[in-house]
Amino acid sequence: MLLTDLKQKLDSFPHVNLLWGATPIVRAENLSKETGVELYIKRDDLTGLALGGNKTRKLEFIMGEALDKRCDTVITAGAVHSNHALQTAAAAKKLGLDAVLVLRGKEENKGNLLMDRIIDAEIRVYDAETSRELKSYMEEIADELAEKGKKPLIIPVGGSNPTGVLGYLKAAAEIVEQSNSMGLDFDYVVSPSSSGGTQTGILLGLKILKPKIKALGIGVGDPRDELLNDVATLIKETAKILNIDEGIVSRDELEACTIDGYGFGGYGTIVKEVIDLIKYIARQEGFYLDPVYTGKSFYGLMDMIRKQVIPQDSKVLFVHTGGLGGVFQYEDIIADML
Ligand code: 5PA
Repeated sequence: MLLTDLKQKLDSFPHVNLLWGATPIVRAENLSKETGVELYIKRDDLTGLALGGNKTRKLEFIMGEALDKRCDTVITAGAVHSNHALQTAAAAKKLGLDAVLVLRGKEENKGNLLMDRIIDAEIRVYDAETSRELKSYMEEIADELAEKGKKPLIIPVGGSNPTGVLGYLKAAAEIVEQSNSMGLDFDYVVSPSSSGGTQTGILLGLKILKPKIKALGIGVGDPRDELLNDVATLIKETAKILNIDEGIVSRDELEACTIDGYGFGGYGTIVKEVIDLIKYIARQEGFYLDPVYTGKSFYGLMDMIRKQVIPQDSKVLFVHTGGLGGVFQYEDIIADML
């Protein structure tokens, strides 16, 4: 499919503007010299909403749907450190909607949770092991609000539904457009993957526009089977709303480009190896990774380069998906590891 056709198709879905514009692609000069690959960073941490990050892109389409359906409230879920929850609250407030955040974990007024409170989102914290378990609480709250005459929209964890994926299809189009104008031919585009929407959008978008680029999603500690199944379902459902072949990405291809082994004991665990990498990257390049998503996946990227799974001289784009709030959410643990 042509770039203009995909863009036109995406424009036909209800959407709002939340991004400042295209996010920059910046060459990581020192790391390129050190690693022997040409390393570039897509600064999606600079999207402009709240603390920035990948959810802004998904929310452009999800909030478009909320307004289109005349909803007055959005409900979403995640861990207390959820970047997605904060981004959702900020988007909702800016558009005049209420936001209910269904969260799990230690309730401390720090990091993203503090930011959620500053923006006056309604926060309900539950005892749950995983964010998936929060779905039934979101449904109860939606019923409760509907009984009061409100019109809520439930947004799944991470905004990872086909509507949210459209945001990362648009990002893939943006990457192709920028790389064309910069005269860069990327071999790899690498991103963290947790609820799967970001990986799906990039994978599908590049498959449609530039299938020779390998789109790698690096897991950050969620069980591999869950992630693979989530991404497979998202690919199918998104292909359906785009009216393209649902089998566009085979299971084998999906397994090959979903990387694990860098979860460091599971989702949300903060480990010294990753903190050391965050320190190193900040000193080399002057930008910060986060301890839950970008730090772990960047560790994976560096390891794959070291092991030459990603060959020398490759042109690699890492998508920095944001998450800075996580540094402050876990400031005590991180400070102890410095
Ligand atoms: C998140 C997710 P996906 O969920 O689309 O796979 O994106 C992974 C990801 N980077 C990458 C950052 C900074 C993220 O926050 N965050 C979740 C959240 O609740 O914030 C969905 C888990």
